[in-house]
Amino acid sequence: VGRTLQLSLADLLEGFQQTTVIATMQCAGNRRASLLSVRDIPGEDPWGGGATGTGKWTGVRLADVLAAAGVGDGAHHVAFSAHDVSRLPRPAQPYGSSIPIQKAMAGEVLLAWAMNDADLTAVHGAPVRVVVPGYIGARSVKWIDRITVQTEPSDNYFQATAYRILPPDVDPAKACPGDGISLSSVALNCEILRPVHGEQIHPGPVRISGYAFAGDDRSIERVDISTDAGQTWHQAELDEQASPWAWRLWHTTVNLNPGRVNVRARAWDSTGATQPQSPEHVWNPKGYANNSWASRAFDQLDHDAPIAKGDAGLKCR
Ligand SMILES: Nc1nc2c(c(=O)[nH]1)N[C@H]1C(S)=C(S)[C@@H](COP(=O)(O)O)O[C@H]1N2
Ligand SMILES: [Mo]
Repeated sequence: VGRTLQLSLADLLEGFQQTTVIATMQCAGNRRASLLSVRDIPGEDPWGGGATGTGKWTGVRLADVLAAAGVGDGAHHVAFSAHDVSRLPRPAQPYGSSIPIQKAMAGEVLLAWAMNDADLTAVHGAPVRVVVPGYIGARSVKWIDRITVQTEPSDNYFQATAYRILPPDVDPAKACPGDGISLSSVALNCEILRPVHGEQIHPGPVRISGYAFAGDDRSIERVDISTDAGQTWHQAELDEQASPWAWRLWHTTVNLNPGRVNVRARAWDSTGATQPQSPEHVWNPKGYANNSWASRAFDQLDHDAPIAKGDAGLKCR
């Protein structure tokens, strides 16, 4: 860069235009649990479809801060480094990531200090974090310490070694920096949120709802629902889009016969892509980017059957 900047939170607040983006944060490990049912993934958390959320982020544009520093010709990547030190890599190193300069200069990437109109809490990255809408959560570095403009992607463990799609037969413990496919945009995916898994439903029409998300600049165009294992589909209604960077909530109401019901959902995006059918098709050694069809089983009761006591509760696994 033309000149190195050292900026306090007060400098960001006073020296740059404040802006707001509604964006979905989604971990690359979202929906990993169903990959685990294909084959074990030691050491990784068995998350269901809840490793994601949508918030209103307030901060300054990374592009404005980079412009103030003056980005030179050889700039291809913008790397972030944080205050928290991880012992996963040997030797231990601070958390870090990088994004391509084109993304960094696009207006949606923020250095944010607030979420949903409240100062960030410590756990979400206070005082300032990066928010990279449309990219996997791992790129949205919390507790940001240093921003470096460079020719190559970050050599940080969490960019060079982790958050990569390795071939199925590779042992992740033996993976080297640069192995596998580096993740950036979130893979097109969806999840059914209601009814919850194993819930008992009263007789009558059932409302089914969930989210769908297409990473980076792609958008959700359609969500299909099937109650016959994908033989036939009908289209759910898409709720209003909160922002180009937010998930799309959807809902539909179906009439079902009493008994155990399996509902499946799949989304389509603005490139015409849709989701693969089964987690077997996307299994990878670290369990990232499971974008196979959403699937949910619950019981539609007979008219005279009693509802069992106790709520099934929202089970994230
Ligand atoms: N400094 C730092 N930033 C980080 C991480 C981390 O461990 N350290 N985890 C990343 C990952 S993997 C995700 S999914 C998101 C989660 O953001 P949240 O904690 O606000 O939900 O933060 C990202 N930023
Ligand atoms: Mo994550």
